[in-house]
Amino acid sequence: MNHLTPAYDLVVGLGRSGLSMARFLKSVGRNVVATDIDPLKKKEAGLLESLGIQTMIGAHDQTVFDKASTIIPSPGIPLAIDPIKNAAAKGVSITGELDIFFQYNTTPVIAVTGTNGKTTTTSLVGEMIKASGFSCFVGGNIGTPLVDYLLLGSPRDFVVAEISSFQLDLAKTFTPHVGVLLNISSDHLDRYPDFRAYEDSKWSVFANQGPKDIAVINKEIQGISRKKAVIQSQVFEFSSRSQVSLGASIKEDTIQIRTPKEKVDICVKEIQGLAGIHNQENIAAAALAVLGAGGSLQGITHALANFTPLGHRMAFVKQLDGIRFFNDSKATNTDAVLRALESFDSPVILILGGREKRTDFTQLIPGITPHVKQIMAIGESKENIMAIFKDRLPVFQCTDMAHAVADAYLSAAPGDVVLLSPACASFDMYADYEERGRDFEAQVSHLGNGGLL
Ligand code: UMA
Repeated sequence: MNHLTPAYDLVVGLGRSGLSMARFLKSVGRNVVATDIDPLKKKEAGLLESLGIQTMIGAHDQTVFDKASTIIPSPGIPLAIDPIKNAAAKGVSITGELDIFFQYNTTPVIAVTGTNGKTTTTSLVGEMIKASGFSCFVGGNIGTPLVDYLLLGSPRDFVVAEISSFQLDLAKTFTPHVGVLLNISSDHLDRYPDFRAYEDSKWSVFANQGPKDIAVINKEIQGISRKKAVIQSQVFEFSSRSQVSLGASIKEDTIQIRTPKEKVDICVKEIQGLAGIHNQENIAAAALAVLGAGGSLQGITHALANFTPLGHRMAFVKQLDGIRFFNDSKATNTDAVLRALESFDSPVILILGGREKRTDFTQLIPGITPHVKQIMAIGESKENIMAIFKDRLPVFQCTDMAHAVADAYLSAAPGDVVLLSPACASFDMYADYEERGRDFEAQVSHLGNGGLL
């Protein structure tokens, strides 16, 4: 980089979020500098340079951070890294992508957060909104950065946004018209000082809402009464365990919705790709959000009947010699694995492990003891998994996915399930959970073709 413009926004990270953010800020006439610690981000840097954006890759220069007017870190970048921490201490403003988006956006937002089920629920809300006759943009943590909506320049009736705690951490003004909080269980503890901080981040999705807005909340989240007391918007609850007076109660495959405007029952038996109580909760939350936004019951039922299951979430891969293989690579925390295990009556061989996020594997013990017959441990956490479970059931450490799949197949009996549900991030072995899931599916597909080790 030759010289720094007098006043500039510094976009940190040239992944999906940062690239879109740099392009957006430039498009609204702001001076932008972009930096990424990865020296391999040459193509991305070249693209931005061609738009007149100065870039710096391979290192983070403290001076560049200190002289910025505003720093916009990508969501995956910890706010505790030195260059950000030091610049913040000198008074440089640190702004998140949600607030930048909110500053320029005029479309009502339906925002979905929670530890598990965000992507499914966000997709459901999008489909239900469309089937209710509205147009919408679906984005956020689900994969398409929210500022892409602003770059598109084609207004829709709603923005449906999947929101992560990382994004919420820097949100001071972001105000969704409808906010959804699905559940909170331990995750990302490598990034937060403790569980309380992670919880607070999730609850902050409602922080700026007013009386005309709507909050949809799982009634079973611990501490809800205390948190609800400070929410200014209209609250609708949902629960699969207890009766709800204002919101949705889930009872034996029926979602009973009771709000001042609606008294409807939705049958959710055997909806393709949405099995399990956790999906019934996702459907209940999505339906409440959509009705709150003005959608219709017909739109909701039409979207449910036509829902296309998402990959890497309890996805059935193949049956071979009576053994069923399921890809649940998206299960990156212990709660998601417990939910996956609940879905099977058959014995399970579980492929577990990857990069820990201060993961507490002992949380899995109640779910594993009844019917997991063996664990195939993969990735950085395999020794830790071995130490925790070896006295309870057989645990095998595997060098890679091919090894884990082949050994699981050899150990399995007809009627068993082989389940990839890792409880960990994928970054020790793969670019992301999708690549991990694809590798699992590829290894499973080799099994029938003489592809054993
Ligand atoms: N980087 C630096 N400096 C650092 C560390 C990283 O420059 O100190 C750079 C990396 O070299 C890389 C970039 O930062 O080039 C990565 O940024 P990022 O991790 O924010 O990834 P993006 O590609 O921008 O994707 C982000 C979200 N990623 C995370 O929150 C980790 C995506 O969510 C989201 O889809 C995307 O923005 C678009 O909005 C993914 C995710 O895993 C799916 N989310 C977590 C989850 O669901 O559990 C929260």
